[in-house]
Amino acid sequence: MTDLILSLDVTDRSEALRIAAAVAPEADAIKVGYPLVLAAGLGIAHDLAELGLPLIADFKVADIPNTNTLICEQVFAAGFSAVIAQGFPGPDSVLACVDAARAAGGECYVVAEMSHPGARTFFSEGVPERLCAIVAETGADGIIAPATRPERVRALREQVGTKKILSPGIGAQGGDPAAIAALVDGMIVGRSIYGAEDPAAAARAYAPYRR
Ligand code: O7M
Repeated sequence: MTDLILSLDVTDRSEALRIAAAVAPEADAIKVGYPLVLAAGLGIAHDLAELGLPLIADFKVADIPNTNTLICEQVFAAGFSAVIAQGFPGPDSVLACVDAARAAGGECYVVAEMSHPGARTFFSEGVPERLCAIVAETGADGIIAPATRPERVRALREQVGTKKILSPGIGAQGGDPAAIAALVDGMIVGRSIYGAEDPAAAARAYAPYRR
């Protein structure tokens, strides 16, 4: 299965709810991050959860273990079903997120490598592979890996085996769904869906890549 994950990075509450409702039949999950939560409040999660799709909190949680626990408890209490953490604070920080996810019956994903050009500065020289080792060590559910660099996704698949790979960078950042869909478990797509005149139709265009 390759899921289509709508990245709902709009900053207007009613627009977010309208787009999410329109796209929900064409998508497998919705990812919400700082843009929408800072604009509309954490309560937006409860409204979106009513659509019945898994709701992923993209807060790239990156603090000491105790603070990560406190953040993730709020995330799951708000109605999210998964949280995304950064791995660079280390295994104890990631484990705090994984434990909080498990306590809530949810999932935790770790950013292994990012999709933008500047990501090469620090996500290089074996660092993503070491982050994948933290995923294995902590029992996290999978990684975030860049659709803009399919060859790197292939290399990271070697590291994570059957754990899930969720991949952003398709569309607006230049990633090609045809090149990435078969390599990953989830395609994360934002602007090319929510920025389209007809977001549902834009989401339907990804149907051939959903397996
Ligand atoms: O399709 P876009 O470019 O409009 O949106 C992509 C979304 O994925 C947006 O929410 C980004 O913050 C996020 N993202 C990346 O684009 N690149 C990354 O390397 C990592 C993420 C992400 O989702 O991290 C969890």
